[in-house]
Amino acid sequence: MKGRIFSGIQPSGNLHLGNYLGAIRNWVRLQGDYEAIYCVVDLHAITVPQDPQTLRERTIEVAASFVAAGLDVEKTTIFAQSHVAAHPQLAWVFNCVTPLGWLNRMTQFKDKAGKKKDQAVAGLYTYPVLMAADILLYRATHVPVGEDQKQHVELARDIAGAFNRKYEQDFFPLPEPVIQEEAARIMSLRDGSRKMSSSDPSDQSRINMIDDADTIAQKIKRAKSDSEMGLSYDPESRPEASNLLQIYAALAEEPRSKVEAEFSETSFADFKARLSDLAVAKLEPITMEMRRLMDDRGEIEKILARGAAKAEAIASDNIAKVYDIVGFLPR
Ligand code: AQP
Repeated sequence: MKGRIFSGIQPSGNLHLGNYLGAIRNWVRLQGDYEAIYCVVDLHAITVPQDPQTLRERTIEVAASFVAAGLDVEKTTIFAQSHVAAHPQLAWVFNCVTPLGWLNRMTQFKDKAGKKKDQAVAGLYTYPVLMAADILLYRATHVPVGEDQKQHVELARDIAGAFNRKYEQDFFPLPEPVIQEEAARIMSLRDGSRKMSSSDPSDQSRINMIDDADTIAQKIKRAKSDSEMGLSYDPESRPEASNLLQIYAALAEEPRSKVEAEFSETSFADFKARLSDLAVAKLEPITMEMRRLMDDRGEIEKILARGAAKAEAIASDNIAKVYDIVGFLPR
């Protein structure tokens, strides 16, 4: 084993192709090489408003997607963050070693809070501290994420270093992001300069993991294109064409240059038909398995309960050590 990985996805919206290609699929690839811990990060989800019943359903949906995409429940640990109390416990300790200046630099808070910073909840601001706690609670060495989360993993390294220095310990490893370049940033189908995102108000902007074949085909057909003949990869001047090529290459698991050469003289309409066939072929089996698992919640609930017990065993040991290092009196 090359080390331990930790990663998570929020049950906060529509699970989409970006989450799959940028995160979940890499998790499946890495599960044999690392000791792998994967989490449905529901505590993070409530940093923006959530309907409680929908949150429960989406927690099941995200866990179902992990299993449907090929995570092996015997090899990996799959659990819900709120089931292991040590996550917020460690986050509090980290809140007390993290300078405000570090949080002020986080671009995700700026993006999500927008101009209404004073009205944003404190949890949205301290979200990266909780993420550092998620990773370091398991003393994970590697964190597979999409490009958008790189800054947060770097902060987790800084926090680990700050803790180790403050308490003159070598307790936490400095975790490294693992970014699969070929699908590090999947863009919106409606605007090639924006990230495909669960919170985009337009459902046409993303392919949801739960979309059926017709919906996928329709969304790709309506995806924004440009007026040039043939596809080419040039994110600056042809963001939409580049994004569609990147999605094709990632789904086909082929080098982008090969895909670019193959479609350099193909019309958008013909290319979109090919992309749509490929997307359906790759995603449909996962979607069908997700639907089956979501209909049989008992199976997912059992997987989450087992995962929580496995995670808890590591987490309770590490939080006890941290509490001792910090100087809390044993109970
Ligand atoms: N467009 C994307 N391309 C590649 N990777 C992506 N990820 C998300 N969007 C893309 C990766 O998916 C993992 C889980 O993400 P998350 O649930 O923590 O939420 P997020 O990154 O905030 O995703 P969204 O969909 O963009 O949510 P909102 O709209 O709330 O901001 C991460 O590894 C992420 O890199």
